Amino acid sequence: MPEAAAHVLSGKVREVYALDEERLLLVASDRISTFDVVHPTEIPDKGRVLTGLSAFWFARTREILPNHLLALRPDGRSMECRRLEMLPLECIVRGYLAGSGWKDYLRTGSVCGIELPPGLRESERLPEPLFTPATKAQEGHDENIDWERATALVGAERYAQVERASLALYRFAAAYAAERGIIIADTKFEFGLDRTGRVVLADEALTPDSSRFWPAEGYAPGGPQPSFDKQYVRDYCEALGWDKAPPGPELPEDVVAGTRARYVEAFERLTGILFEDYLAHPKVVLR
Ligand code: PZK
Repeated sequence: MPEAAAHVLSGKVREVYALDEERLLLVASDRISTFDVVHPTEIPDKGRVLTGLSAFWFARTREILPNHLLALRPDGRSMECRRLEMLPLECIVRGYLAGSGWKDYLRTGSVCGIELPPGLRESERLPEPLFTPATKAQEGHDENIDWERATALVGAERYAQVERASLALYRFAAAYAAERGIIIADTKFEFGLDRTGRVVLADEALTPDSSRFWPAEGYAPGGPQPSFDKQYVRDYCEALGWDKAPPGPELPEDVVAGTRARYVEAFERLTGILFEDYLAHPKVVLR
């Protein structure tokens, strides 16, 4: 636990502490959620996998855009971050048609006011990645919004800036992951402004919790794809017949072990670093 740091925010599976005026501590727990509900059973080391992956991407994308990472703590699950003025926009990039993007397309033929060709199938790769911003909902689900609504929130110039940055980050990471057998179907970025007004990449980035990771092997558009990391938990929950209302069910040992192995596999495939090396020396991801 962080010493002498005030707890300022709780996410479903993460906590934010204030270190001082300039710095925050982001701590990733081992909690897991499916269907937006947190389970009472933890996945050992999940928080370390997510923090390690975020730090890895921050190190490799720093020439595309500066980011908020100041230091990776020796526990492997905590990041000291520069405190920013956050932009009130979820910056989503979609390379494939899934989730709310697929739902919106079925209903309207468009996503965030961007018209798409007819006849696309669920999970199909898009002709070009789309920047599809959403509002930050305090409660419930983020809402996809069009250019008019997004620019009303951040201004047209800022919008153009985060759109360009988001697409560049996604293209870089998706190409990198594809070479390692992982499809990043979509991902969510959050940006903030530093004291000089520069746009800075914040939050976690390009993790399985902020993205849809699919195994490239067996990719088959025309239906939903298995999740790289959470599929054992989802399958177990579906078989249980859980109504997806809180509280989430406890998870059996084999589901926990299988899920932990998938998180570790995503980490090792993407970083090329053995997870045990990360646990021993978290800073290996920054090299
Ligand atoms: C910030 N969040 C979302 C993340 C949560 C909630 N660098 C920053 N400066 C100021 N604020 C934030 C950040 C970042 N990142 C991020 N809310 C505020 C969030 C993790 C857990 F509960």
